[in-house]
Amino acid sequence: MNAIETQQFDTRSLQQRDSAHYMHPFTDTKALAGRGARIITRGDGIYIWDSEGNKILDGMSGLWCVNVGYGRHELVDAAARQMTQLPFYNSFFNTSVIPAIELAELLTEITPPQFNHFFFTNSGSEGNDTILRMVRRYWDVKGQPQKKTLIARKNAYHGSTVCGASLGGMSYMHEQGDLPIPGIAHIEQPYYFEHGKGMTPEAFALKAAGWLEEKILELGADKVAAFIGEPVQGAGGVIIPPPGYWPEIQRICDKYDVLLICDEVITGFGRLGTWFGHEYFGIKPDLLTFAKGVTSGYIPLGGVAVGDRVANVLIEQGGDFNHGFTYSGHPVACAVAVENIRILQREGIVERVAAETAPYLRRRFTELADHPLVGLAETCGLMAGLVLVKDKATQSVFDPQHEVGMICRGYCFSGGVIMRAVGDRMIIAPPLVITPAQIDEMIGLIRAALDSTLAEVQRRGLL
Ligand code: PXG
Repeated sequence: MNAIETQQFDTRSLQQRDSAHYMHPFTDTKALAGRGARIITRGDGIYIWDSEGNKILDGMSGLWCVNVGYGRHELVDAAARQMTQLPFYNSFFNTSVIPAIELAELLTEITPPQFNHFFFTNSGSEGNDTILRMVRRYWDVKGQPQKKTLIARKNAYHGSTVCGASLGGMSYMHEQGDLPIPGIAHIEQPYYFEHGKGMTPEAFALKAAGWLEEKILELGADKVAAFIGEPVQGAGGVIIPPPGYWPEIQRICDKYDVLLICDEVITGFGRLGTWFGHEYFGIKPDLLTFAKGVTSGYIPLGGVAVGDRVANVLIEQGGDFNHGFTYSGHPVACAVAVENIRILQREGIVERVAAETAPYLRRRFTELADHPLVGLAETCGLMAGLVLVKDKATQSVFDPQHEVGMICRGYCFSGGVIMRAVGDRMIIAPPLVITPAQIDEMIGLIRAALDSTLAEVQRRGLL
């Protein structure tokens, strides 16, 4: 055992210091102070450890990002090398840095052929802010400045900045801070379980994509700049679109001359067994947002892949694009990203997800549908979600105020597996390096948590 593994922590003191000064994201600070945060102290492979020494299987890859797993010394070395040589220089005033050049080149290699230009940010939110400005700039330069509105979807997550939260379709975010900003419209999400009952998935796909056409016609195609969507909605609860949805969205965008944007912050870099999620669905977006998996979360980095259609106009006719961040193309972040992509390539991780682990996860995860509490269990690549229901036969759901998802999440955590609850949808997105044996372990832990949840739900008389 090395020094990191044997380190001791004073959990109580850390929790007190945490609640004294640290305001957490998306958190009720007062409630957390009463409860005390769980302090995570280290990670290795697909596991993390807390300050009490508990080992936990990280079914969420940190926050959808640690694609190559924890403890990768290659990434540490890449960062250290770059920090030693040049920790920072900007890319603003006719200067550049080698890691950003290398990363843009490597991204050209691994993205579909229409992507030959890349803009770097620090996060997915900033990526989407960049896209909104780029898209509006594109239509301005094209002489159609009235084409300004972006259409997004309810229950989408596109980030937490003013623009990201506005594009997102989370009503609880819009309620805080007078969002969305003008020029953004939302349509309903393609969630079969909620909106597709009684239809075939194929018929529902056309209906759900049709909501986009209706919105375009309502606003006027000459006012609509772009449509943005996550190939599979992540934070919304792993909402897997029905087959045929994305091609129909593409057809509608083409028909009305509306740019198609894929937010690949979660689905990028192998999550669905393809380098990018839109490839899984066979579509050709004009712009793509990335973050998270580009560095496996080891260091913040995000950005935008700009397709030729937009890049050619901006570059040939646009002049200065007045947008950028101090850390756009940060050399250390880009060096880590380059090494991270090399690991994915060298170890054939994306191919292994497609050929081995995604099919195996599907087989094992969908078996959970036999559990009395599970109404539906579905997967797409290495993303999966199940719905907790009160009655399997009628698929009736629990009263949201009983927070059954949170009960289940608690049992997962205490049982040694991290699973997220989005309402009563329980979701996972494990590191892409998970093995079939580890998938078995994860499913066993999830099933045990479902059993404990069932017992508690019965005790509380909620069934
Ligand atoms: N787009 C998508 C699709 C995302 O999932 C962002 C943009 C924003 O990225 P940054 O790097 O600005 O956070 C995200 C982020 C959750 C959760 O509850 C998901 C995200 C962030 C925080 C919480 O699942 N995704």
